[in-house]
Amino acid sequence: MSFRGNRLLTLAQRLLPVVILVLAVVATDSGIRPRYPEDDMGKDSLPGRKKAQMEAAKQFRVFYQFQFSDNMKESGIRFTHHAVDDVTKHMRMGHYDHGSAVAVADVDGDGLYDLYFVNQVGGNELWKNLGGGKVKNITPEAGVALAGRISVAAAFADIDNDSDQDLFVTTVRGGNALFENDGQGHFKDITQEAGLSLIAHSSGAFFFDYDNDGLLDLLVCNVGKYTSDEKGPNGEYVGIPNTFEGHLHPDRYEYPVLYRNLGHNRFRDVTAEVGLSPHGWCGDATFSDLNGDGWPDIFFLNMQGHSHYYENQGGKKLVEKTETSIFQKLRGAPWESSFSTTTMTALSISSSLTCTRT
Ligand SMILES: [Ca+2]
Ligand SMILES: [Ca+2]
Ligand SMILES: [Ca+2]
Ligand SMILES: [Ca+2]
Repeated sequence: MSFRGNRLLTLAQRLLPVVILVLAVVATDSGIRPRYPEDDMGKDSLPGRKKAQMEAAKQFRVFYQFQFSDNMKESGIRFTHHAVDDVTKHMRMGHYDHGSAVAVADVDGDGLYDLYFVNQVGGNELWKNLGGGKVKNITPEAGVALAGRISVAAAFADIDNDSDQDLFVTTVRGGNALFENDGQGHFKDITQEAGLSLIAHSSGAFFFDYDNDGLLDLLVCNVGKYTSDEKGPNGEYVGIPNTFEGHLHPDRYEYPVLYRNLGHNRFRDVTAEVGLSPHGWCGDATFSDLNGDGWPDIFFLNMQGHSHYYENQGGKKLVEKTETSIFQKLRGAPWESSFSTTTMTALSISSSLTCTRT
C-alpha cells in the first residue's frame, strides 16, 4: 500500500467511532427502538420433547442420524454429463432441459449397488461398486453405452425372474432399449424381440406388476413432439420454437405406453386395452397402491397441461380418477409443476419400497 493509502486508512480508523456515535444519536432521536419477537410458544417444552423422542427412537430398528460427505474424488467416479447444444450452446427453451437419470442396482449380484449414469451426448456409463467407496467403469464389457443416442431415463428390474437386474433405457427419437443381464453384469440388447423398439420423445419409465401375475410390466412416458427434423452436431434433433406450448397442439401429442410382460422376455402394448389415455406432456410417472385395494395405481406427472391419476381396477382397466382424488386440487395451479413434483417425490418413496419387495 502507498504512503497516501496508509494515511487514508489511519484517518478512517480514527473517524469510525465518531460515525457510530452519530448514527446512534440519530436513531435514538428518531424514536426508533429495536423490537424483538416473543419467545415461541412451547419453547420451554423442547428439551423434554427431545428427550422423549430420543427414547422413542430406540424402539425402532432403523438407520438414522446419518450424514453425507462428498467423496466423489476418492470414489473414482469420472462420469461427466454432456447436454445437447440446444441446452449448452444455444440455450434454446425446450424439453432437453430435463437432463438425464441415474439408476442404481446390483448388476453382478455381489451385494453392492452399482451405478448407471445416463447421458445426452457421449454415451451412458455403468460403474461397478468395488466396495470401500470405490467404483470402476465397466461400460465397455457391460455393453450398455448406447453411444450416439440422446438418452433420458433408465430403470432396472428383473423382467424374467432369474434373479438378476435387467435394464431399460429411454431416448429422444433414438429408440428405447431393453437389455437382458446375464447375471454377471454383461447385458444383451433384446429390444427388438421384446417388442419395445418404440421411437418417440420418451422420458421416464418404470417397471411394476399392474396385473399381479408375477411378471413385471413396463410403463413408458412420452413427452410430445418438441423437436424438428433438423439435426444438431451430436445427432440430436433440434428443438422447435414455442415447444412449451406443445400441449395446446394435439397434433404434437405423444402418450404414455403400458407394456404387459408376456413372459419369455416378450412385451405387448396394452395401453388402449386397459383404457389408458392421459392427455398432456408426460415427463414422468410413478405407481403406488393409493387406495389400498392391492392393485398398483399410477400418477402421471405432466410437464405441461394437467397431471393425471389413474386407478387400477383389478389389473383389467386403468380408470382416470383425477377429478375425484386429492390430485384434483392440483387443477388451476400454474403448470402444477412444483406441487406435482412434491407429490411425485412422496409417491416415489412408496413406489421404491414396493420395487424393493418385488
Ligand atoms: Ca454389484
Ligand atoms: Ca433378469
Ligand atoms: Ca404383470
Ligand atoms: Ca389400487
